[in-house]
Amino acid sequence: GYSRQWWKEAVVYQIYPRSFQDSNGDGIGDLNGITSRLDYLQKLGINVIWLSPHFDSPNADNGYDIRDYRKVMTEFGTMADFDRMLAGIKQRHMRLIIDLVVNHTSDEHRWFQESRKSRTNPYRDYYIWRDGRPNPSAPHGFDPPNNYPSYFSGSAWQWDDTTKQFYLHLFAVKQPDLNWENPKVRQEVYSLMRFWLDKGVDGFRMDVIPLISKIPGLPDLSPEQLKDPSKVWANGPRRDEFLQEMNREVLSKYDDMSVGEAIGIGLAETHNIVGEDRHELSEIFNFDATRIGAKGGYEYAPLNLPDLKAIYSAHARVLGKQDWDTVFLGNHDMSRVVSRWGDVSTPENRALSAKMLQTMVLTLRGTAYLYQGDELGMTNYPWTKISEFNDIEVQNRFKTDVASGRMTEQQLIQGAAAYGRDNSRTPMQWDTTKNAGFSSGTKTWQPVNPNYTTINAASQVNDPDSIYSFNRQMIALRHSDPAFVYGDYQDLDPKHQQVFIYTRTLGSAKYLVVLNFSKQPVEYSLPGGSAAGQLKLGNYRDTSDAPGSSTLHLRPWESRVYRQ
Ligand code: TEU
Ligand code: CA
Repeated sequence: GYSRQWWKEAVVYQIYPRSFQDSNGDGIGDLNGITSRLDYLQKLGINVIWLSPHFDSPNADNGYDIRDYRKVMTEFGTMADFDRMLAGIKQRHMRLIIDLVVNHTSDEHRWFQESRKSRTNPYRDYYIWRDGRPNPSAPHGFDPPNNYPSYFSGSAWQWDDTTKQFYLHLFAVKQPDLNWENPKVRQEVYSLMRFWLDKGVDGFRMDVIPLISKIPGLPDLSPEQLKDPSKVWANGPRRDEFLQEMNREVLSKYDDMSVGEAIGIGLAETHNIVGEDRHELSEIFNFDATRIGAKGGYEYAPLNLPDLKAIYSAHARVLGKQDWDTVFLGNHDMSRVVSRWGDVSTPENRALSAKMLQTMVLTLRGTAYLYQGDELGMTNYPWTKISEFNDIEVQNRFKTDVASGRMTEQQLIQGAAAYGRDNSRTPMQWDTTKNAGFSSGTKTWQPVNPNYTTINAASQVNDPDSIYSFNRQMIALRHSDPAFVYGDYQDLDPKHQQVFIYTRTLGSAKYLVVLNFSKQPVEYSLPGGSAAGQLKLGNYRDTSDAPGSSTLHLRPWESRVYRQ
């Protein structure tokens, strides 16, 4: 059996506040901007908003470096604005989860400011400080304590001259890792979680949460481990203990949801975190699907459909009924899904492929996540110069990889243009007015994609054939039957290169989903000669095949959901 929960049935919409809606003309999205767009989200039919970090931050990593967990980022507004936004969300029967970034803080956080003052400061042990390895020819006479690389390139250790030790930062230099071994740190985190839950937020998306437990003694990684350090780092021995403590002390006291960004967690370990008997988190993001074909850096092989199917089948096989899953194809760390896996060669194909991909997200097992703008079919930006990129990852790679001759500037631009994080961070395209209606100011913090004149919300909200309207219908269809949420999943043709076809079954309710993952038309005979059934929703206005037919004539990027 399974337990029904609001967060399993929810469709979650991620807002990247900096890029959603600017209300005061400074070119930066803000909370009042979000409040002004709540009707748009309610109409779409989503249930939960996941807000990327809205806390006080010097923005070395756009808010994923927090200076004060109890203060709203000045550019985003005030606590009163937050309260108004939250009230508006609740009035519309939606919920809000916020981003909990507690593997690290900003180096401008008061704790770190204290910590770096002296080796005996009461906050010293809030962070991870180590002696260097003596090396007379190294700068300052020391090599870093071990060979950990930072996710944003270079060493994960930073020398601090005041106390002549290094501190650990798995991400940017300005993001020192917290020391979760220190019980005081954990109590500080639980306290700030209660602060926001008591305000009425409905839970958290937890940034890189498996990384909070470090490997004892911090030994060097072997050459093999260096190929994917996340796998090692995500499995620190106290990870589950810490999450269970957090659950016991905080989460279990609220009707909340929690979703862990679980980089490095393989499918086999997933139960340990999300199993209902484990009392840790509601669900986690698993990146196997979105990292298909990843070759390191900004290099990816083109999508091979059977590989994607194999991942979802593995999820169905390995995860039990008590292990909740998530489905997503985009977020603020990825390129735009329609540019990545869809087809932006013509407006028709873009619309069709965007609808097809959203059909998949909204019919697989797991809480469904949509990233802002994907409901409009927003695309990657036409980047041409390094200076156009804001992302610290691109800027760091420029310093390390291009300077060292590992790649040319042109290669880095090409890679970051195709797969870089800034693609999903260009402003929302609301209408055809100045700055796509995102901002009345003279300059926006990220450039607006010039295609806003044709891709924007205003032209789609009232058009029944638009990508937005399709998403709305698809979300409504998902909500109309628990089979889409809880039903068993079966892949009917795992090897087919072009067609993805599966069923979702719960009791007597059975749905057949057919997706043509290519621009080539295909004549497809249903396995066993069975009949397709009643068409509930497709991405073409008409269908050429009768309900009884067992041969389907699928057009480019066609998607169909049948009730059988
Ligand atoms: O991301 C964690 C993470 O490891 C990746 O998604 C990473 O950003 C990516 O590999 C770089 O291309 C989370 C946040 O989602 C991300 O925005 C932050 O930068 C990061 O943590 C640090 O807080
Ligand atoms: Ca603003």
